[in-house]
Amino acid sequence: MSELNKIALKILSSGKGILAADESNGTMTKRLDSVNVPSNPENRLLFRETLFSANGMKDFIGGVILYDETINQISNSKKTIPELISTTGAVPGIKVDTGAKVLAGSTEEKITEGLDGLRERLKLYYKLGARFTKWRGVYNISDKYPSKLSLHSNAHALARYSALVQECGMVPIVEPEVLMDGSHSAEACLKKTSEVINKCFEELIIHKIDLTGIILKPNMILPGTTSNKKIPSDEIAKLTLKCLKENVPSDVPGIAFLSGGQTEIEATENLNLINKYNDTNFIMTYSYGRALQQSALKFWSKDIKNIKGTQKVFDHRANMCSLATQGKWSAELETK
Ligand code: 5MM
Repeated sequence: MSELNKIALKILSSGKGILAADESNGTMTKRLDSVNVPSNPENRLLFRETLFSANGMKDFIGGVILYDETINQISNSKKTIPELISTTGAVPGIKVDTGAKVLAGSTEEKITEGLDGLRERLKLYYKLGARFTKWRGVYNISDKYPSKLSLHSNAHALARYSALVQECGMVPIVEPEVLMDGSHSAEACLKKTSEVINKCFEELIIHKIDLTGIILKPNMILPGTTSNKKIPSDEIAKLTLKCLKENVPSDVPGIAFLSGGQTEIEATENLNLINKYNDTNFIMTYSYGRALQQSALKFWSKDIKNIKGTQKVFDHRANMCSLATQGKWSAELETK
């Protein structure tokens, strides 16, 4: 078993998943604005530190994805943030892309940037304690999108990023996100997501990536947010499994889904059914941002000094997600 494979399994195994707390300052400001809390480095740290020191970290969180600001901050207890995370048993990770920019040649689409100087940045993050990283490619979906150009250039960037990360002894999370925006059907999402994932693995293989030492972070197969063809969770789970079975090489140890704008309950219920029907060897877990943090953020905003209360809300959410990785979640447990 390679070192990278060991790290990936430590993050994903035993009913654990990933807390995606890597919102850039722009996104975090939107989140804090929505609950009327001023967005400054102190408040961003306070909220995040509240989650990272919650009891639930130990049992339900195998890895935390940080943003550059946070990985450089010092916690209340005078530990660095990676130290604080490591004491819970979770692995510290870091978002290393510098964001999605307009794609020259297809200006309605985006290409993720951040490859320049990446090798040097990775060494610094490793020294700070990071053992895994994240890079997110973003894909629009419609009749004509994602274009061939977007498919090719984003997959190429994800593969070049992965090669540098593995060279530096860290596990790359490969996150190709087909957005939920649009009126497309779930079948269209299945077709386009399959193309996206397929192209990613084509490039990862060309770049000689050790597939046992990556984590795939895909979207689930869902109808678009304005589609009038909603489908039951059951079907979402089956289509998602079909997509992954057909397009992900079996060497990949695990899949950690993004929530992508689903509600906390939707993201939990869908993951639960995916695990109930999972007839693959892939570990299927979560790498949720909003679907792990929304309720906690709302609760915290009412009194940002109520650390224990906020942690209780977060622990509950993380516990529900963890049960979903074992197919043991049910709606009744939400109110217990
Ligand atoms: C945590 O949110 C990340 C967004 O960062 P930006 O500020 O750069 O947009 C995002 O990449 C996230 O890790 C994934 O999309 C999963 O988050 P959700 O909320 O979709 O589960």
